[in-house]
Amino acid sequence: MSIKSFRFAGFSLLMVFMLAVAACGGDDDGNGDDGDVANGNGSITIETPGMEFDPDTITASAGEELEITLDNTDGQVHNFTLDEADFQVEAAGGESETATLTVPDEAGEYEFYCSVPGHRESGQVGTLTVE
Ligand SMILES: [Cu+2]
Repeated sequence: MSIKSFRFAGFSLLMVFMLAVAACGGDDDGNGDDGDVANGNGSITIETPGMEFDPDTITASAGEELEITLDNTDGQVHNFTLDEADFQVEAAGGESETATLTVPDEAGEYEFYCSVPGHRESGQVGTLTVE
């Protein structure tokens, strides 16, 4: 075997390994994939991999106590802010913070966002649907 083919074999193995890691990463990152998680669970984890929330839609019951864990997988600070509930939880880059949100009593759709300057404007918003 030439050195070249050795390198190629090594590279192929690396690619396979990376694909496997990527597949695993996609699997364990959430219970809801596209959102709509809460609903009686009483807790939810929201990731901020960048200027976004994952999931960016949440459904909750009016008046429920919802424990929100902000898992900031990005390299900079982000927060979850809901003005109507006077609520905010903030996590530094690479950190995870948890706080309890008292869901508004009135059914409807509420916008949550990141209040770090420029983030909301860049699209770091989501929707809380209260039922
Ligand atoms: Cu942010």
